[in-house]
Amino acid sequence: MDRELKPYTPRVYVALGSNLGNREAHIDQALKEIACLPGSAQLVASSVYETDPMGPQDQPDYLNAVCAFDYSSDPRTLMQHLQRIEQQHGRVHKVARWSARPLDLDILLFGHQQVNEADLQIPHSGIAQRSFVLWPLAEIAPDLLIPGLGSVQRLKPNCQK
Ligand code: PH2
Ligand code: MG
Ligand code: MG
Repeated sequence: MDRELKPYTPRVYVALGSNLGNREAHIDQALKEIACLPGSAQLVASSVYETDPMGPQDQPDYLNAVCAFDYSSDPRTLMQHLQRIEQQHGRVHKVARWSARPLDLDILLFGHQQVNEADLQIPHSGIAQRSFVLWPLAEIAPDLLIPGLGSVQRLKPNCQK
């Protein structure tokens, strides 16, 4: 065998959302921060979409995007890094569910790994119902399979923009 062997690293998908402050700057800066995390490589990002708020309607519209990258550490370590980035962007946790926030970073998929713990569920339970996740995901990974549900491009038409 003449090919150099390298360890397998799963492809990870993360959703980004912002509806407070300079939304574009929060998303752009967070993408750079995720690309620079230890163990992160080959990041690609979707376009940024402006979307109506899901949940309470008395909050500003969101900007949403999705990114994908190879990641060589574990899901919980990634979650801790993402929570730290959210806090550095001024996010205050434990306020009402689905309320306005400067930055929200959700792990959608982590290779083929599934996680079912109180504070971390992968795949993310809302992927198939959320156009603000499926539309950007379809842009960067149309053939991606959501476990038990099918490909992103087949799920997308079920979801109103
Ligand atoms: N995130 C929420 C609640 N509502 N609405 C849109 N359009 N985009 C979001 O990212 C979003 C939301 C909680 O995470
Ligand atoms: Mg979210
Ligand atoms: Mg979140």
